[in-house]
Amino acid sequence: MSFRKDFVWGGATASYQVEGAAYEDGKGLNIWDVFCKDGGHTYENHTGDVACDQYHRYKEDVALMKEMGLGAYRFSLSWARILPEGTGKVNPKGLAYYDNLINALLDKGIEPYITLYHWDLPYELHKRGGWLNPESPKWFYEYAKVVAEHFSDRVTNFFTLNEPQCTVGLGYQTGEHAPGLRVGAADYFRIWHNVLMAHGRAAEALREFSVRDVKIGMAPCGALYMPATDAPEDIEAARKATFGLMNPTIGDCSWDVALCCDPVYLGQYPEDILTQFGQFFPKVTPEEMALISRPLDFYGQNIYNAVTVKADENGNPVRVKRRAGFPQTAMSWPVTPECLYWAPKFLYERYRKPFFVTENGMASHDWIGLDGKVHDSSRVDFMHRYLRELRRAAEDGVDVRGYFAWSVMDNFEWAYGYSERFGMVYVDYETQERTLKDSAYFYRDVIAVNGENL
Ligand code: GBH
Repeated sequence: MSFRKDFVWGGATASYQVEGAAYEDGKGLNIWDVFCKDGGHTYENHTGDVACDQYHRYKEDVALMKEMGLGAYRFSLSWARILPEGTGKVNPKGLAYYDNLINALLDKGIEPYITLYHWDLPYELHKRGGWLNPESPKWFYEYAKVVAEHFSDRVTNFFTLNEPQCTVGLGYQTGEHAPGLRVGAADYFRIWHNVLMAHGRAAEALREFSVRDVKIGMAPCGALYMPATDAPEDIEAARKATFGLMNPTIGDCSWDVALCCDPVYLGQYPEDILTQFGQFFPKVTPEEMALISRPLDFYGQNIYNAVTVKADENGNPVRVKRRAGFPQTAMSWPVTPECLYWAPKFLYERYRKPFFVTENGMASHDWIGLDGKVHDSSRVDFMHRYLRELRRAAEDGVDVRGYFAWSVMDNFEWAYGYSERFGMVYVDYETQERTLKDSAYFYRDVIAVNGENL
């Protein structure tokens, strides 16, 4: 056994990171437009004003995806491009851009996977309190309705939110991301609850207003754990760590997987979270929980690395120190291929849904070599190692349906601006010239034989 015959080999990006055209064709401002312009928040004050200019170059980019053999493209929609004020008036040119992109993809046999929200909240909604406003789930419902009505004739697969952990934790708690706020404990949990209700409302709108049956999931992130050895107690410790309260402080608890995924997939906030932070939680009604946990079709997870733990004498997880010189990426993230085995396994066992790796990849400081090529050998090795582990998960019974490499192309890496490159395609930001890296060819060869060569 190996990967399913219909395994989805994809690549991912997000609107603010690739589109550019920040002020064109009636698009409204979003919180990242404003945050970057403030200055002081991003590497050398880089902005997504132009980014990869995919807004104008989508045809070329779709052709590159075709050359790589991608079966699917996961991209996000810019809410403010479609609804410049977040609600109310629809911008036909915004819809037209995504129509063109979707049609170009379908034309080349590439399946579009739409993410509704990858962090670029319309600024007009931020002015009304953003995700702290109790109306925010309703705003998101209205936006999802427009998307369902307009695109569901051609698009089957939707993710509601990308990494709500970052929206809440980095946007409203550490302030590293837009809107750059540091709210108190009560606001923090209220925002979490609103964001999860928004997810539920979007799922509701997608089901209600789509013209065909659509498939819906989410693309969360979170801190993941894997066992130091195959001893049952270590495996159990890693499982406990994956779903337990490992970061018992406001803000850091954003990264505990169960805070977000238990309510969505199991219909309840985790006991340990409520015990620790219950005093700060808004009052949660059964109707709200039912909304948050509306049935979904699949489970997506963005997976980059995991922490290794072993069991102590009571069976509790303890972090195992990494050896000196442990491999790491340009972001200083550890290279831990086994996370693509353990995380899908643990998450599938708990949430029981067809599984997608919605993002995986690494940053490296690539450049164009004297021979005109980009030899990103570390990324090739990274993908090779990680994908073997994912295959092992599939062989072990995890219902793995697909993998989206992050990213199709180098792009605006949020607070890191253009200083970090995650792409399989190199982008020269001065000329907007694209060059396929070695990893793009490697991925093409993997896709061609459905992973048999790994
Ligand atoms: C993703 O974010 C984004 O979706 C994407 O836009 C971005 O470009 C890409 O990845 C690359 O950064 O281990 O508990 O400390 C990933 C952001 C960074 C989220 C690390 C969780 C810390 C969790 N992740 N992070 S923890």
